[in-house]
Amino acid sequence: DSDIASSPVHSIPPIAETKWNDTASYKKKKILQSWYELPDGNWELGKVISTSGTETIISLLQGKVLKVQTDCLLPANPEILDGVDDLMQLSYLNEPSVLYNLQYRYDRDMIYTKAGPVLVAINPFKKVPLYGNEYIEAYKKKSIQSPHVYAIADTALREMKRDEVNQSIIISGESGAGKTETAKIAMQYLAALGGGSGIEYEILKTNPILEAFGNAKTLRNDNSSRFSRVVQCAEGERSYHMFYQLCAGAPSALREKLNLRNVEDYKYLRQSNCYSIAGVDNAEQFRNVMEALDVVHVSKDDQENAFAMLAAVLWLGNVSFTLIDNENHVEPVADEALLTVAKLIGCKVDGLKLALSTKKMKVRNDTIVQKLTLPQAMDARDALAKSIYSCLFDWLVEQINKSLGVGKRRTGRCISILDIYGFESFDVRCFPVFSVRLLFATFTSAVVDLVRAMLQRNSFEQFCINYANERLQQHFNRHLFKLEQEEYIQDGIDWTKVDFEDNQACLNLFEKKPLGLLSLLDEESTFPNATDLTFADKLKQHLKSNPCFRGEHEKAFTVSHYAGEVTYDTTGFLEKNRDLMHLDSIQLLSSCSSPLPQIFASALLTQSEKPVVGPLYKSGGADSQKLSVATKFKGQLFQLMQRLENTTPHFIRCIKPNNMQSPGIYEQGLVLQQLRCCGVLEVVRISRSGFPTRMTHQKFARSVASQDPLSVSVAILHQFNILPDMYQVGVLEDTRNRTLHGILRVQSCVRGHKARCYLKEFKKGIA
Ligand code: AOV
Ligand code: MG
Repeated sequence: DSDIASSPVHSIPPIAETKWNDTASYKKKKILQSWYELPDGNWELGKVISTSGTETIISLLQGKVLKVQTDCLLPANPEILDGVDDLMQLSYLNEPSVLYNLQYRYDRDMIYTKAGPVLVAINPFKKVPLYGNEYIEAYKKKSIQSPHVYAIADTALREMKRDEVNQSIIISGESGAGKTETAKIAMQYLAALGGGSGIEYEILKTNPILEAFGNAKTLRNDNSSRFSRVVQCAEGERSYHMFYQLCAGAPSALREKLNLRNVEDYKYLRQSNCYSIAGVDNAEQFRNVMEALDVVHVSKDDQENAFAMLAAVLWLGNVSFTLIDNENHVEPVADEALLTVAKLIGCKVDGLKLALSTKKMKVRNDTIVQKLTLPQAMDARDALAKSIYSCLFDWLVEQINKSLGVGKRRTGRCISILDIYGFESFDVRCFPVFSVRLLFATFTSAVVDLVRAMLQRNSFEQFCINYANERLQQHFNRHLFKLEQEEYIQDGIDWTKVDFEDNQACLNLFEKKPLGLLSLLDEESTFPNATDLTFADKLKQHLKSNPCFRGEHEKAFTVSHYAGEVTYDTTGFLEKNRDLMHLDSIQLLSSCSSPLPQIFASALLTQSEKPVVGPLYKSGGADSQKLSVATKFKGQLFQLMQRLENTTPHFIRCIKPNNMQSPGIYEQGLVLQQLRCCGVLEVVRISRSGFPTRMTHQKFARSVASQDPLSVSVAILHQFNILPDMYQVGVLEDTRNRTLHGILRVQSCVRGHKARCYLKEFKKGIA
């Protein structure tokens, strides 16, 4: 906007402040169309009829004429800018204009739009004709310019080769926004460029395997990438796809060997009352996965071993307990479930019984055996099931990586694609209980599902997810705000720094030692008598003066995240943070005769004995020294960030246009909230108020024969009346180029409509 360009101090006002709220400028700028905010928060386009005093008369689409306060309006872009490829091209950058532009494109199946350097992808929830070999070819040859995941993948590949630097494609967004699909589309492009056969084909085939073992149906997404749901699953959701696929698709010999039953016979699967996904054939999927496992060279023996572990997990869920004394101690019932588990993992029935009903503890030099009560025994059983599953997943990934030689081939340069769960907040407060009942009674099942999802509480899982997103947001900020500006300064460009929303304070709240959320959680987890309430009290006591923290009723607390406030319920925090896996269970696995449990046992021992990062966490009184779950998570997150820091990042923000997973429905409010959450609008704003168009002097002057590109460039700018305060001439600081040529370049600044018109004319002139 020209008003931004002419203002001497560059600070980022909220988008809404770019409106013309004084009538004089409204008149002066000859604004013909405006956005008018309807009572429901949606915006409607109106034609400006006249403006007088502080009031404007506008006519809305259906011919309704209104007299409104001018400062309730936001300027709309001329029609010629409808559906521009890049939000940066909009003359008026306000929320309704951005929403309208995205919707304009979405309605025409143009689901991709650039927001400066970021690609915005809106989930179409249907097949769109944008993919396949023809498109891949076109993007490869650059005969198509429209924004696309293919274009991002292409840029990453080119930059990797050109700069010899590893690249990353960072895909983020809410659950169901389309991250995993986008990651697959990027992989498809890279694989096709590699020739479409051999290793590339094999890498593509890892997708169905990883999805079968790592994805599940949730209320928000039928194919959600998840990380813990083997033993617990909410009504209407499913556990990992692979369980259902195995039960439906295993050939009879395998069924017999694993003593497989129907899905309804397993408690872990039965609890959520949901077995199928519309349009998905489990048996067929099972065959696809088997085929994919063959392609990535997982041997038949290993496949069968893996299936045996799945069956063992399912049968573990059916293990029941019986009281053995009047102190509430229990032991497992020696029924079909227990016997089958023992057979599948290859251990003695007595050994399994003992592991599920006792806990060994070392007190000084003596080992004492403690009997378990029913809740403790059930926890031990569930912890064993979870460990087997998560070890199985890790093992599978390792097998695939080994057989594909990942990390060993060719140049050693790589493109990492990160598909990461977005920011999560279940807003418990937005639906009081009585209105929920009403909704249950009157609305369709889709709405009911949504309401149920909203009634979930923000727990330890959301706490970890949001902490990770906070870190990623910082990475995003660093690259798109900080580094951009640092580059200007390096290039010798006269530049007033633009402020941006910095989330360091929130990260400090999590990470500070000893008085940050994570440290306090770990400390409280070491006290055997601590409860969720004492933990919440401790937080309130130590953090009450932190501006990012607020104590709530009883067990709750609120964190001000970059994306908004989230209230967490501490119920279960301590338990989830202490790793429940007993040493006895690890010992049990290591005593098994089947190959996989032994591998799992040593993996578990390594994990718990050799901390990678962070302090040791002593589990209450026992002899084992274990890392808490939160500390392990933090360590993994740091490793991830470290890897990302050494790459050139490319960002894709996925947007979910509705919560029904339906095509053609674009809810403005929902889209806006996601755009705000991920800082896309700020990125556009900084890119616009910065110097988005950069060319070397050579390139700029290429069409004009000359020995001195710099003076030609400046002369051209002068010729087109582009004033000196609208462009700057800098010295390129790129080290390689500097040593080779010492090339000069013009940083041409295209600010506002006027300058853009000049440039268009300029291009025409050259042509
Ligand atoms: P997510 O990865 O972001 O959610 P997915 O990538 O699984 O979301 O997308 C959810 C669903 O949206 C898919 O199963 C498709 O049906 C549909 N979809 C997404 N992108 C496209 C596209 N480009 N074309 C057609 N359909 C699409 V989660 O893993 O839940 O955070 O945890
Ligand atoms: Mg996913």
